[in-house]
Amino acid sequence: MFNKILIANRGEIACRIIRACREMKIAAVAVYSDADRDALHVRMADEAYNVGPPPSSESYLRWERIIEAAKASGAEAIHPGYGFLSENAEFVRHVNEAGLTFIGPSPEAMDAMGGKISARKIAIEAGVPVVPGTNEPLSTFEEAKITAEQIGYPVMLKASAGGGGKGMRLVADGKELRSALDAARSEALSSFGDESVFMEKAVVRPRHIEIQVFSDKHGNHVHLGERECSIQRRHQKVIEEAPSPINSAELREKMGACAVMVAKAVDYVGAGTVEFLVSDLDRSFYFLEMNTRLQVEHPVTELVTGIDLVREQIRVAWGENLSFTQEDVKMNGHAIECRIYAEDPDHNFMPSPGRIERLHVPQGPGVRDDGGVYEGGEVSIFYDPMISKFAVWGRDRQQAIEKMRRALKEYRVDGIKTTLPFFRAVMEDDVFVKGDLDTGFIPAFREREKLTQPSESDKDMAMIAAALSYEKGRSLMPAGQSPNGDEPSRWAMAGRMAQLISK
Ligand code: MV4
Repeated sequence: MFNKILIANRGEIACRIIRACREMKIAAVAVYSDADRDALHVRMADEAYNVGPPPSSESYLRWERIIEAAKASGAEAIHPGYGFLSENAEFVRHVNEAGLTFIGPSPEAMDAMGGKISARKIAIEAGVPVVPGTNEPLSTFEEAKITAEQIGYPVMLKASAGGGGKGMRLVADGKELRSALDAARSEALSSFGDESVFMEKAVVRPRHIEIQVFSDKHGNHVHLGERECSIQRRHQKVIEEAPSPINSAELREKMGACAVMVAKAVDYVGAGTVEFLVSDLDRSFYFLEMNTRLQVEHPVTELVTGIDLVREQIRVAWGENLSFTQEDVKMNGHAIECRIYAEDPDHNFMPSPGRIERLHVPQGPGVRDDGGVYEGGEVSIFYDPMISKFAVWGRDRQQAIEKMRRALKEYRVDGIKTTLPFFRAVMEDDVFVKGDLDTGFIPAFREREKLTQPSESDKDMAMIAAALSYEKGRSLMPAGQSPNGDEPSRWAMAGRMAQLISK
């Protein structure tokens, strides 16, 4: 087995990988930018190398510095985590040329899945359903119009080089087509330097369900069931679950078989994820893309399968056979993950960097916190503001929700705004509890929230009543002090009013 691995990443995922290394008696080497000198992953690693100034383009993305650090440390392999260089085929080639092992798929598999049209063609050849649409970029407006009429509205325009919803336009009818095509083209050009777009039939209110696949270097390919990732904000996942609330063994088997066919088609090695859109109408599913990395939301799969995906990645990179067969994979119970961000949910999820004054992470059976910060540490403006992935396991979905509600009430982060209050509200939402999820969940939830929220004067009255009852010796609550640290000025006012009234 490897003696030493370099982790080309930061934050919680670097910490997660260091933990797996430790369990396998492998030394872990961190890299860090000037902004991350005191970061948790640096403290946890056996040794650490500075790779440059704070912006990731000058540090975590500088492959030559990362390979230099690997050589200097004597590491034999590089784990890329997710983001940064994890899906960069050129980086993989440089790693291999340096005589190091890249923990992940071949650069050829990455290239094959990197382009949307290329991935679509591979899926079609493998016999996997894709959304009806064009297999080549659109040339003229006239061609687009004829194609749209053949496919039938609504249609979706997508940037060929795209990702993250950039250059994507929903077109309801022919009147909108010209302006949508122009907009998609210019957005594709400015985002990816390539203005080519293609067309698909739009799946209305789809679910986003993905299959975890795993492959070794000996041609074994298995799947580890699905994750439901429909709850997204601006194409960023926010809550993930395994299994999907649909929880159909039949659908899982069908989608799993398709995901394995895609992995086989590109001689995949390691952990990968095959994304599908699932129609709510008839549960028909369509291949969307394959992500050639370990994903942020991998813990929910680990919680229901009991398989350590990072350990398995390292074993497979060393050349071992998969440690399990398809028959060994059983989905047990239900897992839910909330991505906790340093963002203000009351102000359109604005980033909220700063010092974490106080941190209390929930404990108890069935909870898992993949964090990358510590009390007293700083959340930097330079990187993704995700501070933790908080996951729970229950015997079924209802118990998982109950556990998440309890745990989120215990979770406390002071000093910065976080998305914790948002998750507490979602866990109480009837539509979420029913599992009636689609990619439009968050905007619809925000509308429901407005309808059910107490008015500002209701909140004043409730606080004055609570503060007054304390003044009368009937409550445990100190007047003028919030029980859970929120709305301090309103509570101070309520306390002063209560004192006045009780005199
Ligand atoms: C779609 C679609 C409906 N029909 N394609 C969004 C990002 C990119 N990965 C694919 N996306 C979509 N493609 C067709 N033919 C709806 C979406 C979509 C979406 C997909 C997954 C999760 C959230 C989403 C939010 C809006 C739109």
